Amino acid sequence: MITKYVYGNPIETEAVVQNVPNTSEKMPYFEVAEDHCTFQTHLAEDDIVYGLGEQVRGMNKRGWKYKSCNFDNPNHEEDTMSLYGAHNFLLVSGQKTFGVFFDYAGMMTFDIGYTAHDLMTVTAEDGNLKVYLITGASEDVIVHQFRTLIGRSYIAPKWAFGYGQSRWGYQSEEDIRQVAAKHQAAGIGLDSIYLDIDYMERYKDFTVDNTRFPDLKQLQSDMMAQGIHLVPIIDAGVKIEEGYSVYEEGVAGNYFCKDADGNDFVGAVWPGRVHFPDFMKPETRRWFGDKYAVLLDMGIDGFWNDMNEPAIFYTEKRLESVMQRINELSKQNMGVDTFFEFKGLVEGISNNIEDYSTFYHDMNGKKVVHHKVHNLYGYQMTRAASEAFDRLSEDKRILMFSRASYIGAHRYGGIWQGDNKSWWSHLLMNLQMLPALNMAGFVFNGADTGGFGCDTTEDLVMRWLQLSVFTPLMRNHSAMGTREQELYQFGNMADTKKMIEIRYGLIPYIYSEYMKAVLQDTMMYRPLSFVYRTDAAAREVEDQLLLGDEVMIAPVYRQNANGRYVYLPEEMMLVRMRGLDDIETEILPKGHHYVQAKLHELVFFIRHGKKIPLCRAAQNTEALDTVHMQYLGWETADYALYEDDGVSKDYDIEKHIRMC
Ligand code: MIG
Repeated sequence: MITKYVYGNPIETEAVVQNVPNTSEKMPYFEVAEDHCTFQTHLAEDDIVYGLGEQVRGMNKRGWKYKSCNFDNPNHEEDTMSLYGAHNFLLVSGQKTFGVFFDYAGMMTFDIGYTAHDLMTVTAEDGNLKVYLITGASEDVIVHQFRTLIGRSYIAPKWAFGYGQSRWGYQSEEDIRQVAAKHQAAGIGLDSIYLDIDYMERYKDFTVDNTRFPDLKQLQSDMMAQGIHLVPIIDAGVKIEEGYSVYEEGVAGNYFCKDADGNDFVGAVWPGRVHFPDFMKPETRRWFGDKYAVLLDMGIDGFWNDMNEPAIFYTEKRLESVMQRINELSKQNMGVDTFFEFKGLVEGISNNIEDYSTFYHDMNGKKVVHHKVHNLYGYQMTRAASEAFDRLSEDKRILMFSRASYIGAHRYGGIWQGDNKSWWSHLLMNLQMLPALNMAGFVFNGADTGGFGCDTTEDLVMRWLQLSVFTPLMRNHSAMGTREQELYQFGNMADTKKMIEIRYGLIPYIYSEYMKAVLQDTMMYRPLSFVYRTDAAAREVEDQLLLGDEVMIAPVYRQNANGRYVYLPEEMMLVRMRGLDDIETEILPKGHHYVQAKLHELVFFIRHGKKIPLCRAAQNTEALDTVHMQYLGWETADYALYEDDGVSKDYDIEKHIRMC
């Protein structure tokens, strides 16, 4: 059951698609403060709190405080309070089990047993918000209701499930051709190569640098001939430059955010000084969305939206005042205090929260300060793109995933987990985020495989592949200046290549589970506790997940480990794969096991009485043969395989499911 409580005069976020009547009754479970800013509930000793989508720490969020404030934060550390998304859905599981969604466009804090272990306190900055309380017989039922409430998740094309190679640093057409050629030479399957900001002419959206990419259309069609899709990045900020049509149209059409004086607001990002499109305005969304046609017309059918928190390197006004103060300081003898003031001034230039109070949106003719709707910005940018794709590409799916998001954005695109690092702990974090993202509707997602920031290692890439073979997005991406991490950079390429083969073999299953989760409003990844609800050991597991109804994943995420402890809440089949033609299976009883998993071995489990399909490897998804499949698991089992053409928009589940 879903109950809706409306407090004050909330800003419409369009997160919810169902009409739920308001109730004037008192909300159960929570103590609501008179000003409607604070919501407090008691947590029993063993209650688990799931949710919050893209956040650090474990699946059980209890014991820390979090903040919904979309933030370009490349440091995903234990004390990080916000990343790029605001996903204000929580699921309390235990003595009382319920879901709650705080639909609020501004900043919120979630103190989940931080101040006091038995208290959860959710705080909004003002008392204008909607709260949806969801009860049901189980965690699954509650999440299903919530997902129905917020509407069907975005559907990616099937090719987006193929292996993708990306790096911030590919500078030219030549670089791209080499990446393709090297994968081909090594026989490593590949469906996509990503174009980071360097394909643009001085980081101007919807332009192409003609020196380094003299003929992008030709490059695209050459790549397509090899089954490789090019996926360019689009940033939020529009460069201020005379003669640049996007800028000039934006000014003329009144499409940009305004400063306090009503002038187009100036910030700076990669292109230098930019204006930020006011994506809250339908006219801006339509105008900006139509710009994607420049690339769609070249045959490009995938994009990633970046920097849309929005990230701001500096605002003109802050830079001026900082410079002025530094100028004053530099005339004095810099003492300890002034030194730290100086340091703080410089460090505080980028992504300064105060800057979000210095520009404005036009929402239905009303001037709204950005701060109040901050968490909707990336969402509305992704919506702009997605609605344009519906107009410009009526019959064909377009790949779209974004960095910033809010619940609601899940209907328009997927997300990736942002700038993680090549750390073992981030491999585990990748796994731990998956169920929370699914709850919030983000079924198409993945993290930068191998890690984005800092130097990766051969074994970390290998282990990360062994998780990513199961996630919808499987993209190797890394930052400029870090060690190159394409699979052919390492000595263990024969082994990593096998993992990519396994990925291709698993795609019929992964895609089927993805589509079922989207079309039935269910989770693709669930914590063990959702299924083994009364098993105390299962409820504590933080490093294993259920995938669909058939699989349990338990990747190795520790350096130099040749195996790991795994908890089996029931009898399961251990699958050990060194390649598609080198598979061992073994039935293990319920209980705790130490399971060996050498670096080149992928280990996972099939639940009792289930089976999964596996096809042969291919160079890309287009070439997959889903007619001749083998099955892993219990022979007598049935598996409901969802299969469609992967590009068109006919998602009739009855029509596309066949029993295998
Ligand atoms: O300020 O475009 O998260 O994936 O490679 C960095 C360069 C901007 C951040 C994205 C990352 C991308 C990078 N971008």
